Amino acid sequence: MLNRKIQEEFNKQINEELASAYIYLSMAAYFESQNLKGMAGWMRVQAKEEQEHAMKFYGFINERGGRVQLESIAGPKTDWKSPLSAFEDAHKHEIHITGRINGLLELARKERDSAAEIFLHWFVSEQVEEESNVTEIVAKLKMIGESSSGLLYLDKELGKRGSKD
Ligand code: OFO
Repeated sequence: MLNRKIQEEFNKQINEELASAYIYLSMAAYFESQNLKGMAGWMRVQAKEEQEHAMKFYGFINERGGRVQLESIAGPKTDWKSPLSAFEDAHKHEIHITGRINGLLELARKERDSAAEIFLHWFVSEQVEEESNVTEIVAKLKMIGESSSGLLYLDKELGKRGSKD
């Protein structure tokens, strides 16, 4: 049986992951509006991954005999002043999620729930990857600066992730 505090925090995490999906989908819509289809595709794939993250928590709560309870999702920001500022927001957001995962891990250890602890290990590694992907894109966008050809090249590169889906 799942401990009450862990159940509560894991339910909150379902909300965080779905809110992440919503944020990235909103970024995808922003990129569509800028005709940056590759970046829009990248964000759509990211949004889908976030839904999968939410479903991992959903599955775990149910498997442990807990009760999934969904909360409302806040409306995301809808506009950015540049592709760089959107990806910088994505980076800040991933740092926030890493903090949440670390907090959940601490809780699982405190409550001596080894199954929850092992379950969270996947997310610890995933966050390393998520942060590193966005850090790299932010760095490239900074390098590109005002160059339209650089931006179009990066858009094409990032679109490869989208086209796999
Ligand atoms: Fe679910 O990792 Fe991003 O937010």
